[in-house]
Amino acid sequence: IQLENDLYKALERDELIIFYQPQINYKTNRIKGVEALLRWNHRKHGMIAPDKFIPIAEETGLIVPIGEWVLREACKQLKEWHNQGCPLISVSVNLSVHQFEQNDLFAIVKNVLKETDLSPEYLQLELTENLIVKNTEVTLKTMTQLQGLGVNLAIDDFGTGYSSLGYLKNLPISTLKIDKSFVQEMLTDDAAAITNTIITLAQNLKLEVIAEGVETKEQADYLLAQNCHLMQGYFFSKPMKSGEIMKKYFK
Ligand code: G
Ligand code: G
Ligand code: MN
Ligand code: NA
Repeated sequence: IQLENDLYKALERDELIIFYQPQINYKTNRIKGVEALLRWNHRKHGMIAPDKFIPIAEETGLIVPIGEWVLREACKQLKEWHNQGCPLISVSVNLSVHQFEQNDLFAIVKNVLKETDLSPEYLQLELTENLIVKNTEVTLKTMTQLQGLGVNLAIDDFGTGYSSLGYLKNLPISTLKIDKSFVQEMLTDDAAAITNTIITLAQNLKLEVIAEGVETKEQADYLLAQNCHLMQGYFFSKPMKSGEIMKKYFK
């Protein structure tokens, strides 16, 4: 309950901060984008991970203003990097189902892009399979509008949810993100059958595919051999503050 009260104030107290995790093209060894990952720098408890407070934010509805803040900050940051002459990478922002259930999501995204002067092609929005399962007319309409604007949509943690494969080909999405649990078990378990299948599925549907949670060179090499060259994970980099991204990748 205390945490809940604190979360109300976190936004105005500037306690929320975005870390960025690089997404690497392992074929070229170039950075392709970053994922924006929220952290809460609590005045008493220090850095709090999102799995501790996103559920609270969702229950209280605070995820809506917080999510909008993340979107705006991430776009602002990316535009600043582009302006400084950094490579024209993209940014991926996680959206909660609640944000999708607001009927002004499209207007918010459009506005943020206009405000930050960021070209839509550099923004990717990550959706969960939950959202796809719910697949109401409203969410599908919003997805179609966003895609029409030029924003890329990705399905996050792909393979862990209950969405049916039949839906996939009709959804306005551009990318599948292979869940890290499959990548982590890939070389010790039958999970390789799963990663291989997702990669082939993506190719056949002409979708981009990115593997998450890549922690070892063996995993990266294996994925590349399977024709998945986009990767994200501790093998390349942990999520970092924007300044560290700048130092490590753009200098
Ligand atoms: O960053 P981490 O390392 O701890 O992320 C944990 C979970 O929190 C992930 O499922 C991630 O998608 C989610 N998450 C991180 N940042 C955001 C955000 O800005 N909005 C939403 N809705 N989820 C986020
Ligand atoms: O659910 P989502 O995919 O948005 O969140 C990504 C989560 O995975 C974040 O919590 C991020 O910190 C975490 N993460 C990123 N790379 C790795 C990795 O290589 N290994 C593990 N275990 N977690 C990772
Ligand atoms: Mn994600
Ligand atoms: Na994920």
